Amino acid sequence: MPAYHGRMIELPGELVLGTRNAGKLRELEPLLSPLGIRCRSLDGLAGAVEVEETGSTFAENAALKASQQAVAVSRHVLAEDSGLLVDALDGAPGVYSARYSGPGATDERNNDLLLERLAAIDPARGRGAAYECHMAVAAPDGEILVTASGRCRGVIATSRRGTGGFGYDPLFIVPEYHATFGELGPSVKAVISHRARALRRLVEILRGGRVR
Ligand code: ITT
Repeated sequence: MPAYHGRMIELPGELVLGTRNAGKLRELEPLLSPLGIRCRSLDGLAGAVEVEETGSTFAENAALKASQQAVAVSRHVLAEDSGLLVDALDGAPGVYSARYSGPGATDERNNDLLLERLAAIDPARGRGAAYECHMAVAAPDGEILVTASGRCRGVIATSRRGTGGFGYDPLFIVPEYHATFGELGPSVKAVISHRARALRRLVEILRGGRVR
């Protein structure tokens, strides 16, 4: 079951999206605007900092990013920590998804390393995986007001397919569609992704509605 908690709070007029990842921003903005939630990026925002991801879980890192950035920019901040968990790799790369291939990691190198690691293990272990996303909204004083998470199951392809999305998307097959997120484009991801699911829960909690 996806984790969530939150007390009834007033929806802030504007949320700052506390991420430096352009792929995340491209997905979050169109999910929030139809809900009447204004949002802005960290670009050009006075005081914005680089938050160090020192937590050992997605939830800890999401809270760190939201809380520290909110204090730094004196606004409400929505941040998230997300990643890919591969069953046969015992949940790796997990919280290290962005940094999987070491210093100077890029999506390209991370995908190469993932293919390499999977090629080296017993195929009987399969290629099942999940994306996970944990979100947190912090008030300008740093207090975490609400958290929510979402998951999306998939299978890791044996080679890249498609150029859409970001990160591991060219390798992440969505079984229901027999296609990778790289092939499927933003409209499917906006409905079934870990990020979309986490955000829907978060907004429902913020609005005081029931969480499905
Ligand atoms: P911020 O901390 O600034 O938000 P980041 O890229 O460092 O950006 P994370 O630490 O949460 O963010 O790492 C997320 C990584 O997990 C991301 O770089 C991808 O490698 C992977 N990932 C997460 N969601 C993904 C998605 O929807 N599609 C593809 N890869 C994803």
